Amino acid sequence: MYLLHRLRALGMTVQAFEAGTDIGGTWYWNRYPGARFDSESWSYGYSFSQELLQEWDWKEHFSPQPDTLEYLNLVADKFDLRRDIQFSSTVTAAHWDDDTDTWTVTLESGEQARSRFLFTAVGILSAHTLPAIPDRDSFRGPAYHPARWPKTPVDFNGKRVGVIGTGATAIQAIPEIAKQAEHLTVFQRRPNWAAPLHNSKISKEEMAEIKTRYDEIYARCRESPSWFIHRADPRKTSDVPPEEREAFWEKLYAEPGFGIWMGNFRDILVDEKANAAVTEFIAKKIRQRVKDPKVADKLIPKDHGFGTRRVPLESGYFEAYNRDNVLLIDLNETPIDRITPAGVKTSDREHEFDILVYATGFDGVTGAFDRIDIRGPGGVRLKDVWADGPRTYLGWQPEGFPNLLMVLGPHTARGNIPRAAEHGVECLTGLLEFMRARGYARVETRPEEVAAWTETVVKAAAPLLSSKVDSWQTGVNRNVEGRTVRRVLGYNGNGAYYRRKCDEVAAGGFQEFLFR
Ligand code: NA7
Repeated sequence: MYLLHRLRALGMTVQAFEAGTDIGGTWYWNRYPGARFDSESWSYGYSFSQELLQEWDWKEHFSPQPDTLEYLNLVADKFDLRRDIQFSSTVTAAHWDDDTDTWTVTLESGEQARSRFLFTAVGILSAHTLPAIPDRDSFRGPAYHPARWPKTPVDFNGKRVGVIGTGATAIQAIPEIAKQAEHLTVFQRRPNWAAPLHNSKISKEEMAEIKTRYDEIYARCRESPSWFIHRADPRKTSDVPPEEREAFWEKLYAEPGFGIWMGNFRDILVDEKANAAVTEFIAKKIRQRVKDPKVADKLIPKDHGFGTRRVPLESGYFEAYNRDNVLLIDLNETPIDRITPAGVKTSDREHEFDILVYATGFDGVTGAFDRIDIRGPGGVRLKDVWADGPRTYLGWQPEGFPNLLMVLGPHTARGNIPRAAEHGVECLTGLLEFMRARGYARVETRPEEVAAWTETVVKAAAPLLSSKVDSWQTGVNRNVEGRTVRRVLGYNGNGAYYRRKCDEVAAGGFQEFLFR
């Protein structure tokens, strides 16, 4: 939406295509109970318009999905965006024509559109994936993926519900479903480390005070490694005596947001020993919160340390397992054989349900690109070029695909998504402005610059413990054919370095690109 706004300001003719029936993206699709931010709301909104910042009041520190969708609707109306967005329009193909230097985009309906430039703003977690379980579609009751949740709320009252998956989505949804359902069974393949969100309402007075601090808040995000307000403690874990460490972790665990992950000692995500220490602290917290020690033990991850996968922030997740109506099934003990008309058949028995929830995640980062047949000069497919991992310059442009520009493409520095997206839009529209001023009609990457940036990205990932763990962030998704090998999908070094680098490229006249 911001890209559309900025491109219009440059005087470009823009046509946006959107698969949904309305605006909102992630916040349009993910309507499941419990869906909300884990970034502080006031660090998550658009920062480009002072008027908008002053007009909108966040109601909670971590905004729930309905409020966020309302916010995005306000933005769409305020900047009159809808008139250039064609809804219910899934893009299936985008082909480059080298003779005319244009892209032709094809929609599911067969309709086509031609343009000089093609921007992707497809999100990093939009290609949802259903579980590759035999007879998946045989279930006779409704089965939902949270990213395709119905617009009318699902009534769980008096229902027997099965949830497959225990990622961030399930961790938000489970406590809410547990409150309503007659019985809830959770099928867990691998547990995730989760920490409390500590959400709260924002009073009118507090919101008025936040509005006076927006400049400071956004400056803080800009200077932080991943665009969040949280910044690592400069000390190493071993610099701090055990009792003091414990007190620090207790403090972080009691505070809202990602402090426990990103405001922790600076070595917990790179040093095995430091990571093991904080991991033990979080495991102890789970044992304290879950009454049945056997259930607690199942909820404690054994195959990766705290923070090495994206940390879901939860509101009563562990306490949900203290309820009489919630059952945790460990799929390592009793794997799923298949889905049946009545429910889920595990190796030992059949579990019967009225509703199934497949909270089984996404084909992260490159998945949404793979679902479009993107072809560059000579009919080369982007999917093939990226088979072993993306190759881009700064995540702005893939190698060998002229005039294809990506907002939040692979190999950008991400984190707090709207902050990174706004930055991406500003970088790319800066490039376009530069081209227009010089009459250039075509831009592509220089191969040597792509090689250098790809190496930078790969090197930055090497010291991180997260690089050794399977997750959507390392591109592993066993429900998608071929997605079993880890890839580096983002620039995971210091975001401040990335932003400096982008600024330098612009200041230097975009010499890293080839223009015509
Ligand atoms: P995630 O974090 O990728 O979680 C998906 C979950 O689904 C995870 O627990 C998977 O277990 C589980 N899963 C996937 N396929 C299966 C099958 N076939 N059988 C059993 N369990 C399965 O996705 P989310 O939607 O929760 O969160 C994505 C991001 O959204 C999150 O990080 C935030 O940034 C927002 P596995 O771990 O693969 O064993």
